[in-house]
Amino acid sequence: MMATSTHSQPITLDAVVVGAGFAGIYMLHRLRKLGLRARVLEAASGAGGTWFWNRYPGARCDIESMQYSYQFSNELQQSWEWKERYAAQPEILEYANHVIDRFELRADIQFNTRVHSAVFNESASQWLVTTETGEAFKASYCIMATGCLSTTNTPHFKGHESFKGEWYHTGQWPPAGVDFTGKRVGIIGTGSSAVQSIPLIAEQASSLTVFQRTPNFSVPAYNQSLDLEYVKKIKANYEAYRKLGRSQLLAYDFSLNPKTTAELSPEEFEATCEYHWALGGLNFYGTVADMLISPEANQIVGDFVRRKIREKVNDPAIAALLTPKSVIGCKRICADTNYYETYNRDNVNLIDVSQSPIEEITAAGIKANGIEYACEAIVLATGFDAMTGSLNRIDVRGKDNRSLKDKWSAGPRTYLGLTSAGFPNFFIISGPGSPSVLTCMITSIEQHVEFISDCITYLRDRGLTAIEATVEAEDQWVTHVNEVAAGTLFNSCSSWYLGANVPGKPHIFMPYVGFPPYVQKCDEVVASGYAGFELRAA
Ligand code: N01
Repeated sequence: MMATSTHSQPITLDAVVVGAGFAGIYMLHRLRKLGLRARVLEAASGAGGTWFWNRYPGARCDIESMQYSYQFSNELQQSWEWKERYAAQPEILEYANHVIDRFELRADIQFNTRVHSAVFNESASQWLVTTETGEAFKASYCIMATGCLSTTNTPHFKGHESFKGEWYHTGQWPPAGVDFTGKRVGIIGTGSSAVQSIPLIAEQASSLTVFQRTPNFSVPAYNQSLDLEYVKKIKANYEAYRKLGRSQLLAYDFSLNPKTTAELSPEEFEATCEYHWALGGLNFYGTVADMLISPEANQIVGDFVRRKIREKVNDPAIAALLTPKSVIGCKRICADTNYYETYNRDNVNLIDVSQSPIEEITAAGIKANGIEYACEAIVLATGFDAMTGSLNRIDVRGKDNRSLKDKWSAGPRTYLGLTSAGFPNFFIISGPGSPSVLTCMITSIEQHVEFISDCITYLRDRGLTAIEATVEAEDQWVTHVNEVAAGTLFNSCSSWYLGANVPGKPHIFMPYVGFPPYVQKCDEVVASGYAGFELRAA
């Protein structure tokens, strides 16, 4: 039985990990292997992080299941059998729980426990982590495994409290599911969550009204049952396959055309577009090497998809509304099953709210462009306060009682996306300034977890009690993250990568572009005895 604590009698541990998603699960496993006393504190009633909450209809990963999984244990990757090319949310959740049980981690995960604050005591070199119910934990290390897409973005609409029907957010879907049969449903947003859920909600609801502010690019996922021969081939050489994935920009293997626009004739360009479209899913990022660098390349690839949208949608006016004008890939490309085709259904209606925002929510529905659209249920597919939202919700205080939220008021500042100056022995897994959301998350998570556990080993082996990023290293890293992004087209639209989706959030490009150079930098830092960090003995 797990020991409980109170504020006056904190439990003493070596490490507290916040969050039991894929990051927290693997972190606990590594800390256990080091022989450390660790506990994971998780707000939800179960593990899985974003895959616990995002249970909306059609929720499924856009990275192939043979790659979106842990690689730290060959026995695990050999024994687990994925069913589909892209795993659906229930299967991913089952996998997370399987890992927890397989490595006997459950006893050190405390569910239904939301962390309220984490305060550093400099003289003791110790963190005091307090929960919302007043439990307290003292630990040398505080590790945030709070996820990049876990705090929902819930816009405030005038009159929302007057609505008489049901409300749902895709990122906080009820575990029991929702039956929309016979209901008039309104959905706000057309990002990845909406693109996945719209086709399935449309099949159930009597009518579905989609409120679109900005159209997104979506490519067909071509999901299918996994071919056993294909699985066998990968498993016969899984290590090499993983290595190949790690060598790629996005930390997973996808079909990348190494040629740039200048090296392709118009016919060859069209052929590479068709080829990558037919491969399905995020392979489309690999259409041409300079797709996210050259505006000209991007225009050609974007036009190809715009044409596909027009081919799929019967009504030219609806097709025009669904066609993005922006840079393709600047926001994450969606991978869908029948998204555009769904707009050919009689019970689906698309409302453009790009010119004037949704006016209000009334008792009976949603009012936009002067018209009230009757709804019995409203789905918010409005995304997340990404990357910093969950960290900023916790009152994190480092040296001199300085608040992390205050430090980050003009945008997050980290060294390697892993640590922040002024916050010793405080680690963030897949934090802002690391490749995280631009990669296969589990691969990035493993690299971070291993960095952190190796770092803790290094400190312990040398009798050191604290590690802290220097301000200089952090400043240089923040500049570097921005310089790398500036060499791409990522900055050219209002995406959540930039924090642009949340009113009042500073506009800073948060993820680091490029997994291999990032790993190389981390390896160099370690090899040099943690360059950019100050290490201290008691
Ligand atoms: O969220 P989003 P998401 N009025 O922020 C609209 C990952 N993911 O949950 O673009 C009207 O992309 C907003 O409009 P606009 C993936 O990385 C992965 O869909 O700001 N509309 C937008 O259309 C993804 O990128 C998978 O103009 C409003 C939508 O809401 C990330 O999660 C599946 C509004 C939000 O789109 C986030 O995706 C799902 C307002 N006031 C998610 N406020 C897979 O693996 C917001 N919107 C496949």
